Amino acid sequence: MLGAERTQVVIIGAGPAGLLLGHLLHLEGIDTIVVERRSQQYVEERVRAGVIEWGIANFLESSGVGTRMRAEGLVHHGIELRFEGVSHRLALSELYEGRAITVYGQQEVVKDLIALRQGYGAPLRFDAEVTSIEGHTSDHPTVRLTSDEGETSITADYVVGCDGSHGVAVGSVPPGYLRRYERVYPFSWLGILAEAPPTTEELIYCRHARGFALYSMRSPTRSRLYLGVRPDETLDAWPDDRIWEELVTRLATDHTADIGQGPILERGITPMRSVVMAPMRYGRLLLAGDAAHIVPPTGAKGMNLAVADVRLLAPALVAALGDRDERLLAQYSDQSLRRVWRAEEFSTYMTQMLHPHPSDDFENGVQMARLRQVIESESMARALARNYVNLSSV
Ligand code: FAS
Ligand code: PHB
Repeated sequence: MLGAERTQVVIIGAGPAGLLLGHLLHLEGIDTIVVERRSQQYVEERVRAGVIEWGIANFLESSGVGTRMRAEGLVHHGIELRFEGVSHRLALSELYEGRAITVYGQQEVVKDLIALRQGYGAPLRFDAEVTSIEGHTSDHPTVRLTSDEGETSITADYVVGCDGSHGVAVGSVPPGYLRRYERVYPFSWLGILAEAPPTTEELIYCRHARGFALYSMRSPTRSRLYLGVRPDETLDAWPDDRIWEELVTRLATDHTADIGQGPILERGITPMRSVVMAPMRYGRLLLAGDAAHIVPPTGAKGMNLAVADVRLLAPALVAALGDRDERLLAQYSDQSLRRVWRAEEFSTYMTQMLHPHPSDDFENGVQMARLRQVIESESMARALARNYVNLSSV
């Protein structure tokens, strides 16, 4: 057993939420320890989100994390909606105050945050798993963690669960204090990262009778593509040629370039679900990011919501620790949940509109009507553009 340790804030998880929170608190002179159960290599190579909203990109830049994002990120002023073999461009910037999205992989944001933290030498422990949290309602909660060096404990003024959808924080709260809201969708996303130059300038969201497809990218040489598949699908039923054939079929129109194909570098199947945990706090344990909420990735909100949570939580912790002023902390959960439910609504809207329902043809009729409204009604297009480009900051 290693010795017990002490800090002001223990942050569980080195994803975007945990790393950015640690950085924002470091800027204000707050001592933190970030504990991550996976290796640095695993965390830096994990391929996930790709779209950064306008306000979130500005916040990352103003927090000192935007240099590479601004240099390498792809700025997009529109997206395409494709259905019935026809493409319809949604001119996001024209529809919403000249604002744009930045396509920059989540793993790049994570690499930038890790490099920052290791640069100023703040504690960041990889391959160290938090196994329990105690004393949530005391003044000094304690986390226990295990690593190759053995067991240890850290006592802090606050603990923040940034430990994602399968973390330890939520489960450490006694039953009855947190309420879980959940919706499971009848499909999953099969995602690939391919060494293949994108043949599209902007993202293409496609609704096809055979299912959903999304054509995204990470750079001028790397494409990121997704297929909507049955929730019970497994990767071994999807060899490379079947993946490409299905993508070509679904994304085809009568006058577009074929999809650039190439070696598949990474692949995965992600179930589609929505989860909200409320409140996002229990005593001196706070929740942020996927630990508190999951959205289906169709609205590209997951990482943006995680950043928006810690943008609110960091100053609240600074006030509580610096001036013993807990007013902002008392507002954190309610303020965050209003934004989270808006993101759940938008992500559900995008998911249902773009994924043919496997058995409910009435639902399919309604969803096609919704989709047509977006391209026929300027007010509907503006509403979609505003939520897609900047929901997490308004
Ligand atoms: P994260 O899950 O990123 O990070 C939590 C961290 O906590 C992990 O590194 C985990 O190892 C660690 N951890 C967990 N338990 C621990 C413990 N007991 N001790 C120590 N560490 C612990 N969003 C999009 O917008 N678009 C997408 O295409 C998209 N694709 C996704 C694909 C997958 C497979 C998944 C799971 C999510 C995807 N998301 C996507 C959502 C994703 O981007 C999240 O919103 C984002 O990672 C949230 O960041 P965090 O809240 O930091 O959680
Ligand atoms: C991605 O590029 O990974 C991506 C883009 C848009 C989404 C989801 C994922 O809605």
